[in-house]
Amino acid sequence: MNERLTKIVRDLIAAAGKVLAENNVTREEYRQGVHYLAKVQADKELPLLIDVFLEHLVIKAEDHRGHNSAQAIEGPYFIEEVPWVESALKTAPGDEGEPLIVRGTVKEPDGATVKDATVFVWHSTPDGAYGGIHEGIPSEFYRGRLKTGADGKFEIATTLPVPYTIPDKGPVGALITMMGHHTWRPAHVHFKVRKDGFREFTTQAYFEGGKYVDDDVAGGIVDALIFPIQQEGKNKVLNVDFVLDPKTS
Ligand code: MBD
Ligand code: FE
Repeated sequence: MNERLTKIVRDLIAAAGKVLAENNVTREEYRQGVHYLAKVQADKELPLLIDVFLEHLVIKAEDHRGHNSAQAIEGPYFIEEVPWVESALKTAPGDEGEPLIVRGTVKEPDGATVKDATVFVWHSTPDGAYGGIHEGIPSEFYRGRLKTGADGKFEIATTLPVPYTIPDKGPVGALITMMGHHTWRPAHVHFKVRKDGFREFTTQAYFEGGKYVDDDVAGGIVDALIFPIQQEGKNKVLNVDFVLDPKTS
């Protein structure tokens, strides 16, 4: 028997029971809920539903325990097998977005830099689609992985992402609309960093002053993840520092 699993599931059920009782939820409403979830599953939106509503709570529950810098939700669109990139992410032909350079340093809690860490970078097209997920955009677009150099740094060119609406034609969008909210996320770049000896680190960067930065449909924003954007010649520049949490055992 798995005691941890048992406790968490029992507690979740008890918490749900409290909400159902407080709201006098009827059997009919319950049945509607079951049908709704079946529809979400049939339309392959289950990861989207759960990541939009719940993942930020997991980050909140977990993130204060380590020595890492702020993490963020991963969302449903991470892909493991993406090209290794040198200096730029592949962008779609005709992408007229503003050129963006992402510069980062990966560190240990004491400030020492971490070389040879693997950094995954991914973000949406200017039309708000993710390569390898949404139709018409191959998986090698706007995605890649690279290694930090001897100085713990990485740098990659791409185009500046814009605010993005999560899929709004399916059951998840319908629910959010019925709840009186919009389906937008602020412009963001996703990162995941892996290095032996450290816990996997997953975050996002948002842009200071960006639309929806204070009203993300996925509730995924904390101040530490909002970065200023610098202008360098014709390029926008985003500078990020990530601190990894050493594994203790
Ligand atoms: C996204 O692009 C995203 O980052 C999250 C968290 C949820 C849905 C779509
Ligand atoms: Fe995203």
